[in-house]
Amino acid sequence: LAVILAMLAMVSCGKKKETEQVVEAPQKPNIIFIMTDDHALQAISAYGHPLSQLAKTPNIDRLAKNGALFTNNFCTNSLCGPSRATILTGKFSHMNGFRMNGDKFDNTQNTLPKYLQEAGYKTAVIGKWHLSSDPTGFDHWDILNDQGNYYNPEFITTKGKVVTDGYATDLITDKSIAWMDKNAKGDKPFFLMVHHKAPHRNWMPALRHLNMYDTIQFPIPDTYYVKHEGQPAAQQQLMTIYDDMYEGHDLKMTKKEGSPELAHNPWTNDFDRMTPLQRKVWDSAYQAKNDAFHKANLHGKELAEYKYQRYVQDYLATIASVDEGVGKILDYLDANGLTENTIVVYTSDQGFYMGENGWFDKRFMYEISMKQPLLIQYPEKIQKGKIVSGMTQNLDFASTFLDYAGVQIPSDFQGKSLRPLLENTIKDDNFRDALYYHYYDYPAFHMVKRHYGVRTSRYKLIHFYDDIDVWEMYDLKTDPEEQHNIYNSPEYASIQKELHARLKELQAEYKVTDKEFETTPKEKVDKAYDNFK
Ligand code: SGN
Ligand code: CA
Repeated sequence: LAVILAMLAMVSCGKKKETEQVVEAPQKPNIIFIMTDDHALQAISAYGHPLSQLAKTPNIDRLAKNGALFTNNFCTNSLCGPSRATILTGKFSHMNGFRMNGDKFDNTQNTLPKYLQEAGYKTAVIGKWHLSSDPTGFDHWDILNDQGNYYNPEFITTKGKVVTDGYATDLITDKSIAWMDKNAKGDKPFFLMVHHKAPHRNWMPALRHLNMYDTIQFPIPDTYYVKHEGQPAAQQQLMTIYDDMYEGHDLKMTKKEGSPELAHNPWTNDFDRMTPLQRKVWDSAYQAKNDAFHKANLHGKELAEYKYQRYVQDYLATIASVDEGVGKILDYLDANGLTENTIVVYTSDQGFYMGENGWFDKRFMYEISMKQPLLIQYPEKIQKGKIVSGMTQNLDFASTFLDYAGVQIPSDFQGKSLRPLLENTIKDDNFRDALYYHYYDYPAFHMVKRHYGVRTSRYKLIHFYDDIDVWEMYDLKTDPEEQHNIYNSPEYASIQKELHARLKELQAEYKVTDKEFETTPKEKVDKAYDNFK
């Protein structure tokens, strides 16, 4: 009898174990991370900015409707490579070693995709990479060479380089869907990074979107002509639409009436790589407006505002393909029953200027470039239409995905999981009281000086250093456009002191050492000004 009882116990134990296993191992969510390059929050209609209402992004907006829209998400260093390195490592630039474009990412370090692979995920990255070293931690990678090109771009895989016919945004979308088609239906969860080139400079739309915004007059920002009083670093940048944009390369303006020959166009490769047929369609789409421009003979403000319209028209037209691509991916998930259990993220590598301060590009710790759009849908866990106003950073993405994948967040990660915010277990204001920021890429394109600083929910303190030594401070409540530097204003003395103290604390917490404040030889700076003019 004892033997029979023991056997029965074993059988029932075995059964219990089986049922427990089913309960204990819920299916891990798939994660699709869609990131564009330089997509301004002002150009995503879910954010409500007037510019975006004239060029809506209905598919990107689906994520906000079905999930969460973050209104205070920021990057740690407003530039492509550094943002990507931070997203992959969950660490600030000074910890992951990628401080500026042109650095080489140390691909032996631990990264988000490596942790996900260990946890049983299939992983892939498709599109812009821009980190110099080969991707690691991915089962599949198919990346643009360096910055990539809009037309007939070159992709790199483990097999080598291949020039691929087509338009970059569409190719990246199609490759992503093809990868899912092969990999999303098995029993393993997947992590897919879809990295678009668009809407990066020089803003070349797909042929089907040329001229789509030509008849719209976009609102000109009220800071378009500011002179940056009290902001010497802002005075010395080279990113002003009416002074620094290249008329041919950027604005597709021609040398003279009746000719398609482009005005200033230092890098002919962007246009020369088009097929004769693509080029023909392209040239004829621009001819009429270029001829009209030559006839109009514009000067001064009229010319500056004309350039603004040309810039914005093309920039927004490149986003039309991105939005279509997001729609295709979401439709694919719907059609394959994958929507409920898939986290879909939409973001850009940083913010971008759409004429505010007269500028294009990014880099500055000012709101427009530091703020990074973020939309996340995950129907199983995130309520529809949620707005998250807590201060978050690209630094937090890696921790968030590991948290959702059921992986313990490594102790050396510097960000925090956004899950409590997404699932309403913390108040937005209690998530984080202050953000650290540090930009290094100088002297370089656009000549934005090195700086670092702290941002709280109301104030910002910035130190521009290297060949300059200037502190700036802003009250974001009374001066959201950051036009009035209040550093050393007596009425803000105590707040200034608190901000300095908080900045020091953050630098200690995040292990920022003296090495981070190196300066540049003057000759190098002078040469760079000549180069980028
Ligand atoms: C290129 C652009 C710059 C831009 C950098 C960095 N010039 O060099 O305007 O700031 O990329 O952008 S371009 O005319 O050659 O496109 S980033 O997004 O990669 O950091
Ligand atoms: Ca970028």
